[in-house]
Amino acid sequence: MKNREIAKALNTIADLLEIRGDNPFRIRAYRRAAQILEDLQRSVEEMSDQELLSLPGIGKDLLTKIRQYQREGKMEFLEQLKREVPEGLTELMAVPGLGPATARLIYEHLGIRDVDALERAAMEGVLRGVPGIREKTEKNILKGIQILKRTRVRRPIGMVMPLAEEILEALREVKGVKRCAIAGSLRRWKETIKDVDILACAEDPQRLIRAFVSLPSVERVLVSGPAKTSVILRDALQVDLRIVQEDSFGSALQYFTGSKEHNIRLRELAQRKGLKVNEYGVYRSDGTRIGGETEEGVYQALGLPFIPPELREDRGEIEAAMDGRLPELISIEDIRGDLHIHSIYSDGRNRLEELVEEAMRRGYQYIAITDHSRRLAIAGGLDEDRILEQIREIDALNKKLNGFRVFSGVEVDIMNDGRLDLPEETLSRLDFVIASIHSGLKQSSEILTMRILKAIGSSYVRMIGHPTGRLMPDRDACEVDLETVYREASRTGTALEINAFPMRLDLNDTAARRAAEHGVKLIISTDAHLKDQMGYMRYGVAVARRAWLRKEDVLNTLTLPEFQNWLRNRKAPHSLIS
Ligand code: DGT
Ligand code: CA
Ligand code: ZN
Repeated sequence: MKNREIAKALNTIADLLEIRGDNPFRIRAYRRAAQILEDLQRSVEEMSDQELLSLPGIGKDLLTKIRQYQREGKMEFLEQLKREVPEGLTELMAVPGLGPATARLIYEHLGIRDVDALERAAMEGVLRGVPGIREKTEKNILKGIQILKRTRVRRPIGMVMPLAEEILEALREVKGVKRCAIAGSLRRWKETIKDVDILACAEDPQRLIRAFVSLPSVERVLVSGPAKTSVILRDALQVDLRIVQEDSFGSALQYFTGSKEHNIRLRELAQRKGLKVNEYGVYRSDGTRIGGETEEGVYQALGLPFIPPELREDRGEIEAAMDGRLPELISIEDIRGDLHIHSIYSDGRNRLEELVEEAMRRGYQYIAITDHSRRLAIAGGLDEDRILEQIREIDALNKKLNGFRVFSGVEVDIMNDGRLDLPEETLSRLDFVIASIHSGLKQSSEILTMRILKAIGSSYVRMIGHPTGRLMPDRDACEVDLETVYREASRTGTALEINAFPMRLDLNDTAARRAAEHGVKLIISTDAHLKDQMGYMRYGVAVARRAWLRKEDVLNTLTLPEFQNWLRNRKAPHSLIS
């Protein structure tokens, strides 16, 4: 936590020095130190001065700055630099791809120091008049601004949830707090979050508000009143705390969980029944209150069963609830294994034993080790020999394990022409082959679809990994024709992945729901590169729940013998494409 903040401060120092045209060696030293802090496996708060000084690139001067930040939440040197550099220039540098040198050029020639003015200048083609800025740079800047605008508003749930949980935990400890819960899009597990909504009941609201605004992660208080307090966290996330009466906690939770669209439909339903529903309760036309203490009670008063928050998007859930057709959603406890994991053989950080240990700790019955194939050289992709070596290690490991199974696998690259990056001879030796696209994501829809269909047509591929290739926030889903993919996946019994990695969540909720409607089986896997990332499973399960999936739609809910059975009994794939 602290490490990331300090690293960010050091990077800002480097940026500001660069704008000032400072010594490049000095600038590089700050950036290197920032990198070192980000990579540290321990918090600097737990480390002694000696330990910090023993790190490469951390000298006395940096140590002082780190400690100062720890104590005061800021660095004097950084504050001083901020005063020196024209205000707004750092704002320009928040545009992805716009470095300090360019920011300075633009400021010196055009006097621009805010993003809106920058966008206008870029659109009018004025930027390219600045010496050193070409048309291409101008285009990149415009693209960067688009990205910035999107990230400013929404961020991946995987980044937000841990912060919110930390805050929730702290608030629950405050004396006199009776209820405290997350609401809003976060409770619905939406894939991106604009701001965090928290609801609470407290005997002493003032005490709770004081505790909230003085949390160490809080940077700024936007508004503070008895009903609602809004703060901005150090990393720019907004959190709203609402304090409500205990007897209307249920209706407040229902109201502030949303979605707005769901609530509107619910109010319409209430009206038809001659009822009124708002954040304080459910009322008859004569004013009698018939619900509001609990959320279940709110739905019950409207004649409905409880609707899980993940379904509250006005995608047919109210109709389904009225007809008793709500699905029994998959839950995290149903998950019995993780089938997409990278190890030190490629770009993962952990050894096989460590991954197995973590999987057992999570109560799993199996995992698949699926490192990259050779073409992905930057990710340390494996060639045939290394794969055979890994298979031998997995065999030996399995001999030692009782009731737990490690499947040998690979995440084989689907190349630009649709061929797989490993010979069939090698693929045939593996238990579980994932095929994924990592390059050529900008190809035409026809070619992308052909590539995936070819992979599905292979006798060895059991799952297509992250089928649309999106990476939030800056890479959208590629243009593959998913309907065709679902048809072929269903026909051949090839699974599609719900990749739980927070930047991916791919397939997403609506796509996964469509896939299941086509009879496709899904696998929720984490793509973990570190054993802790196996904890991302919950984000994948959330996508599945938002996709209305039941346990039986997801293959890694199978027990080990059942899953082994699925591995053995593959529907014969008859490729349409030769
Ligand atoms: P976000 O913050 O954009 O990720 O998504 P939400 O759903 O958390 O939206 P937010 O924070 O603006 O509002 C939280 C909940 O409060 C929302 O889901 C439903 C409720 N709400 C807010 N404004 C309205 C409104 O104008 N009408 C209704 N019916 N509900 C609202
Ligand atoms: Ca919200
Ligand atoms: Zn991948």
